[in-house]
Amino acid sequence: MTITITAFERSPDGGKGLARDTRVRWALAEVGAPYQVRLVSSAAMKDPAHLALHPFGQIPTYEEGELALFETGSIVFHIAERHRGLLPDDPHARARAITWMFAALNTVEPPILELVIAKIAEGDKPWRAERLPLVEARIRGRLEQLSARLGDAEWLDGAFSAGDLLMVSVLLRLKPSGIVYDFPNLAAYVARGEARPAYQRAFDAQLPDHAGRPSTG
Ligand SMILES: N[C@@H](CCC(=O)N[C@@H](CS)C(=O)NCC(=O)O)C(=O)O
Repeated sequence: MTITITAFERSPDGGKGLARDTRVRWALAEVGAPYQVRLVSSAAMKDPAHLALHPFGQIPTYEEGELALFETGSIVFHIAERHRGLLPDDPHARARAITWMFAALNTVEPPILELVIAKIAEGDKPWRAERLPLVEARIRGRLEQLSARLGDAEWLDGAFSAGDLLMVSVLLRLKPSGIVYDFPNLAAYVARGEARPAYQRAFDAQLPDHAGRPSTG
């Protein structure tokens, strides 16, 4: 069954791989599942046809036969459930890997998204200078905790899993700010994720779709 995902026609990051389609491409590359991509313009994302797939008018979406999914976490989970390689077989290890997927998206990513909002969406607001240090402090607090848990381990809980895929993807959003480099074990963890051949394939796959386009935030 053909898998089709959606991605920005004009990615705001101009090809840095930070748009969430890269997470889905990475998961598909890890399990060796072929897919095709439908690029969607900002206007088309709000059209009824796309809203039928994604009620919030966003990317990515995932279609496979009769199945249509939205929400990156759900899509990566679906891929991990259907293929070997992203979730361990042992039930407890599997439950812990799924816990890390939620932790990445629900606990670590929210303050990182606040930074993006404070810098870009609210970059011209009078409260920016006051708000930025507060947001950065919240991120550092989370990273300290994550860094302490990771310690010297290669991955968060044994072998690489969908939890690591999402956690590395979330931390990659901090590269432009440099904050992640203040935590050497997290920086090395992110580098290990980026060095995976499947990540490289996902990054290379999104590049022609997004590169060379102006950054709008
Ligand atoms: N929680 C959603 C967030 C999706 C999301 O924010 N997508 C961004 C691209 S990375 C988007 O479509 N932004 C355009 C918009 O919201 O109009 C997920 O994880 O899939």
